[in-house]
Amino acid sequence: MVKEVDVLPKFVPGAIELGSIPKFSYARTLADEMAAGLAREQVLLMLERMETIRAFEEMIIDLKNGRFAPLGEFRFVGATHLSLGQEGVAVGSMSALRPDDYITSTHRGHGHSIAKGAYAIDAMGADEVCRFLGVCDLPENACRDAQRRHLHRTMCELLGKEDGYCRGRGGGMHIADFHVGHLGANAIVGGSMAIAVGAALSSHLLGNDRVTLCIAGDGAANNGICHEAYNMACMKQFEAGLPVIFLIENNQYGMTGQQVWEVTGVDYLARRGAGYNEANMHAEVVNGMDALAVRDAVARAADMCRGGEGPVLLECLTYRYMGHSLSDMRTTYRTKQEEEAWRAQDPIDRLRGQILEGGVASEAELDDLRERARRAIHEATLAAGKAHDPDPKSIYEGLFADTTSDDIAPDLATTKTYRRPARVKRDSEGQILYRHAVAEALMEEMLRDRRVVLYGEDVADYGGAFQVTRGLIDVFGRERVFDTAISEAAIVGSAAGAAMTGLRPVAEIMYIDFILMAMDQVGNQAAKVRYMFGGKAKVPMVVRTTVGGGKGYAGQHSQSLEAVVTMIPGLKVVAPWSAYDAKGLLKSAIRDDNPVIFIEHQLLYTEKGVVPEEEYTVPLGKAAVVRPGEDVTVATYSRSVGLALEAAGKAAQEDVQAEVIDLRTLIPLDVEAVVRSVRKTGRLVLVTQAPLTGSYPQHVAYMVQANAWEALKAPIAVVAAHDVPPPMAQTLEMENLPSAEKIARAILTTAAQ
Ligand SMILES: Cc1ncc(C[n+]2csc(CCOP(=O)(O)OP(=O)(O)O)c2C)c(N)n1
Ligand SMILES: [Mg+2]
Repeated sequence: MVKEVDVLPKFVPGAIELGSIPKFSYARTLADEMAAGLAREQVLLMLERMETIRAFEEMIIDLKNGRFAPLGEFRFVGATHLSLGQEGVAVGSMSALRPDDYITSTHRGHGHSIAKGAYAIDAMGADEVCRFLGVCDLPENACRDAQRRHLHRTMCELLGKEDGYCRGRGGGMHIADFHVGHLGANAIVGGSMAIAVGAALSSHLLGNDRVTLCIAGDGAANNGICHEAYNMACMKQFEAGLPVIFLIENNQYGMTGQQVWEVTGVDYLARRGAGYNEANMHAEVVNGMDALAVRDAVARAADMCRGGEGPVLLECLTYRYMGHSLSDMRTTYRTKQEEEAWRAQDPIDRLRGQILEGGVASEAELDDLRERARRAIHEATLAAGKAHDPDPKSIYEGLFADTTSDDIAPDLATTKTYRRPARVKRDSEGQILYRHAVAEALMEEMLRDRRVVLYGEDVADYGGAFQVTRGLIDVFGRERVFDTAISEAAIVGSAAGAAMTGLRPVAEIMYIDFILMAMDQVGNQAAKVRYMFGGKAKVPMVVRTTVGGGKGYAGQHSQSLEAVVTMIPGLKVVAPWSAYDAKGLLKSAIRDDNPVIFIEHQLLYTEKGVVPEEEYTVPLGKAAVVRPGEDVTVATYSRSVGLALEAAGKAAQEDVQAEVIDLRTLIPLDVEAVVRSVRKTGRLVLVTQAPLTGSYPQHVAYMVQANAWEALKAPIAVVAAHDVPPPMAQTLEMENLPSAEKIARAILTTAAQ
């Protein structure tokens, strides 16, 4: 397939028209809204939810200061990023969403979570409510009980209790509730923005009509990921536009950095919409102190998204009454006068005033409503304070999902193809190239499951920098095989978001060196979402990437950075050597319900191996003995396995029999396989292309001495690169890389000890 659009030279003089971005265009009254269908109960519910959020945040202040008498001396531990003053954004936006829409939120997200959950519970059927309450029969006041439980579970999470939404693994900065489409608050500023794009990608490809509301702060809007996420959401190849609303909750400050005048050059962050598509991302500036204005803007944005006109950028201006956290002395960077001016715009007072003015409810009724909200928070807090703490023995619970996509619903197994997939021809010995083995795995898994999509830089028409994915677009079309911009963070982050919402993406990072561009998304997001959110999320994604070395590409294209990912709990890491394993392991990785970093070696792409045509997989977490031996164990992975085999041949000439183990999967490490071998040989040589310090084999060495100390007859040797960046000059590069000679020397030295 060659792209449908030619890029022709057109040097016509003129000007780029940017159009205008509306601000504060909402001019309706409450009476107008009610005349247009907003019911009295809905208005009162909005006010009650804003009051609930305020009471919740005020309770945190009391808890922090030890002033909540019923819990005695109880002291709140953890972050205190309060959203007092911002309640209009939380309730206005959530009231405009469908209950099954997704949201992503921020470290200041208690309000978003309370509002999203509350509206989703309103819409729950009897079965769901029972499930939520953990009962078999629907109680008389089921909805009220469910709303109470929602507040209880929210407060439990802030207090680090087992009953919290994330079992106390996340706390207030990382609340998530997947049952109600809350994909997680994020304590990395901007961290959710690509995740939201991924969720929107899921809706787009699965055709489920769900919108993702991505809430991010004014500070986040200046982070690199914001640019990548905006751009990815606007890519023109998504003809129907991704259904994501970026809601910039501009409370005027990052931590203390002031958006206007100090840390940006613009008055309004909505202006940024002009940089991403010709519709200016339908950007507008909204009064965030007016819940009805926010509700109106989000409702229109959601309609646009569902109508194929996403994404939308909304900047809601609001104010954070308290400091960044309760320990912030806010008067060092802002005046009392400014604070008072914003408090005079209070969102609760505004809606309350409109309700009274319109005669929708009496003052006494509204006082009652406020009291009810406070009581609800009081009760939720009291119960949460007494709730169970997580059992220390449960520390590993929720780290990895133990499931795979082995059972696929028939509709997901039906994939649309545009051309008959061609099988790779075997040579007379049944061999194919490693590159083709990888491609075959991708082809088979994409045929097996329509949720598997493939994207990254240059993977579509061109077939990837190493020609691995060539031809896949012809079979599956641009909807399942597509190029992204050079946006490593958005590639990985969107894959995480897509994986959390029903797709099984395979994302490509051309060289592992570039994974450092995406490390927040790899390490803080993809790796964390399951555990941090209480073990609820499944993140079935694969990041395929490559290592090189030996090609004179030097410091930024030849590193072996596997230890950068093996050190982060929550990721599986695979580094196959043989073509057989490359195919079988990649198939397993795609079927696994966890994020897998799959490291291919560029120098192996053109090596051949026997790969049967029949279906097979190779399980993750199992090492293989590729050459038996009695005297020394050599354990390694990826291309170094081949070098180790060559070295073992050389050592055999000296009468030393080395047993070579291909670790295949680095995380989880097959400790048993290595220990079993070392118990036999008493000696261990480890090999890596990475610099020694902090390298993955150092971990293997630790595990072996911890588990088989008594069996060791010699110190463990590690053949590694020097602690320098990979150099270009061939003399230096060869000095740096492991070779069969160096490994053979290490085997013989170890055997002689
Ligand atoms: C990537 C990153 N950098 C810095 C921080 C420290 N930090 C936490 S919140 C915050 C301010 C964020 O500002 P904004 O996005 O406007 O959100 P707000 O706090 O105003 O709600 C900072 C700097 C962080 N958590 N993550
Ligand atoms: Mg801010």
